[in-house]
Order: sequence, then structure tokens, then C-alpha cells
Amino acid sequence: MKKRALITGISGQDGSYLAEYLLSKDYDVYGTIRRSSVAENQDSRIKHLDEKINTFYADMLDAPSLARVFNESKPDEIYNLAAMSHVRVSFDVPSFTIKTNAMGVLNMLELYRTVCPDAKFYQASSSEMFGNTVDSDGAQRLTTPMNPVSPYGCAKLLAYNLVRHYRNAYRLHACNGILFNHESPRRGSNFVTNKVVKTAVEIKKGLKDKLELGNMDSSRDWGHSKDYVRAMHMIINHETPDEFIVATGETHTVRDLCAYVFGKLDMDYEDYVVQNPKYMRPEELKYLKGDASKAREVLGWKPEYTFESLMDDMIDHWMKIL
Ligand code: G4F
Repeated sequence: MKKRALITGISGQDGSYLAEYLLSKDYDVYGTIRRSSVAENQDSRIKHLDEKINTFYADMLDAPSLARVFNESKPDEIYNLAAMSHVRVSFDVPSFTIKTNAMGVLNMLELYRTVCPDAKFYQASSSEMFGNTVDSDGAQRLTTPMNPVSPYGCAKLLAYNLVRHYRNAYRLHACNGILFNHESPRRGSNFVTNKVVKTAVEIKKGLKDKLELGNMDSSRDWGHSKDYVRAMHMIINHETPDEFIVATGETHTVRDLCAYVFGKLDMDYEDYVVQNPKYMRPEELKYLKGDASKAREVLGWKPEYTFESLMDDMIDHWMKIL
């Protein structure tokens, strides 16, 4: 019999790549989408999968809608990816963020425990949970203390602990993937990688004349979403439910990112980038570099994309689209 996977947030960057990956492995794929007033925003990343997947309207804060999805999909594997995913916006809507990203996960865990406790559960945990704690060798790992610096990070940390608690208290196969930043041509253009790439291409084509950014000195460990959804599948299917970090182990500043992308397009970023305080955060996470050695050794996972091939993929995409 085919395995059945439920993906909350299937219309997002990771949800859409994960759906494609699971279809290639012959799963029946079910997913939740949230109603948006602009219909195209709901399904632009999954339109090509229309005939192959089953989608339901649901919301992490609407437990009856989630219950209907659990009952109709009868999942073997649950990938909980739905979230308010923008860190800076979480400062503007802290209550909504905490409710969706923490209480929403509690709603999911309660349904999991009561409706299908034999299924496996994956929680999209985040490197934002570490805040500004870094080990002495300049990396974050599973033992690094977590001190989040945003409403988003605080909510994700509560959800992370709930998943561990439900696993131990109710003997559930519930796992956490702590994913560092991961990007792709499908990334929302209000995240820094896609904002830089899209605007640089627009400047190259004479459609814009400047790029406004916030903090250019923060560092991130950026990987490709396609590599990271593969890791999610490996994590949930590992024999024992556990926590894993997924990261490249390389870090770059936002300034490095601009230099690479503009350089690729034969431009100097310093001629076009201006800082706008609007994009600064009340508290900034300054530095991320993940140690994914456990995922590499125990799961045999390794990324196929480098920082450069990831950026090239995004540049090629926007050069074709614009
Ligand atoms: O692209 P970002 O918005 O990603 P951020 O905040 O690191 O969060 C992403 O990664 C997390 C994993 O650690 C996920 F959990 C989360 O859901 C999301 O996917 O910003 C990256 C860096 C920040 O330091 C930010 O201050 O870029 C800096 N930045 C500078 N100018 C900017 C801008 N970020 C955005 N979004 N827009 C700017 O104009």
C-alpha cells in the first residue's frame, strides 16, 4: 500500500519541494493551504501538482479544520511546516506569531496523539531558536544553549520543546529538524536572498536603480531548500525519533551575498545598495553557522548545492522570468 503523507503549509517553498520529493517516492500526498484574498498566492508554487496532490483549506489555529484533515488523510507521516515564517514581521505581529507557531503546533500534536498515534511526526524547527549563542569554535550544534531573540524564535522554541515532551510522555515518533536558512527560486521575495537576487536582476535589466536593505553585517548559513526537504524525509524515517541539525557548515554575511550576486551580473553592489532602517530588527540574530555532523554521520545526508550554485540557481531563475 502507498504511504500517505500530510504536509501542513504545502504551498510554501519547502512544502512544494517536499510534495514533489514524496510524489517521486510514490507517496499519496495531502496538504493544507490557508485562504488568501489573492487566490494566486495560495497555489502558485503547487499549481503544477494540482492533479497529483490533495489539498484542504485549514489553519493552525482552527483545530476543527485540522481534525478534518487528519480524519480524511489518515497520514502515516506528518510534516508540520505551516508557520508565520518571517522573523522581522514577527516583531509586528508577536501574538499571532506565538499563537500560530506554538499553539498551532500544540493543536497538531494533540490531534496526532489522539487520532493517529502510530504515525510519524516531523516538526520544522529553526536555527532562529539559538539566538546569539555560538560555541567557541564559531558554530551552533544540538548542545548549544538556545536563547531566541525574536517572537518567531521564542515560538519555535516552545514548539520544539512540546514535540520533545509529547515524544517522551506519549511514546510518539515525533522528531525535530533544526534547519538553518534555506533558499531557492521559490523563496518569498521579502527574504534577503531572493530580495537581493531579484532586485539585482531588475537593476541589470534597467527596471530598478537601487536595492534597500537592513543589516548587512549579519551572517547566515544558507543552503538549498531541495537538499533540506530530502533531510526532512530522512529525519522522519530514522528508526528512532530524534533531533537533527541541517546546515551547510558555511557562513556568509549579507554583504558577501550582495558582492557575489552583483558580481555575477558584472556590477558592483556598492553602487546600488542603500540601507533603510525600515528593514532593521529591534533585536538582530547576528551569526549562524550550523554543525550538521550528526545528520551527515547518522542519516548519511549531505547537501548537493553550494552557496554559489544556490545563488546561481536563483539568478538563472530571475534572468529567465524578468
Ligand atoms: O532572509 P531573512 O529574512 O531570514 P532570517 O531572519 O534569518 O529567517 C529565515 O531563516 C530562519 C532560520 O534561521 C527561519 F526560521 C525563518 O523562517 C526564515 O526562513 O534575513 C536574513 C538576514 C537577517 O540578518 C536580516 O536582518 O538578512 C538581514 N537583512 C538585511 N536586509 C534582511 C534585509 N532581511 C530581509 N528579510 N530583508 C532585508 O531587506
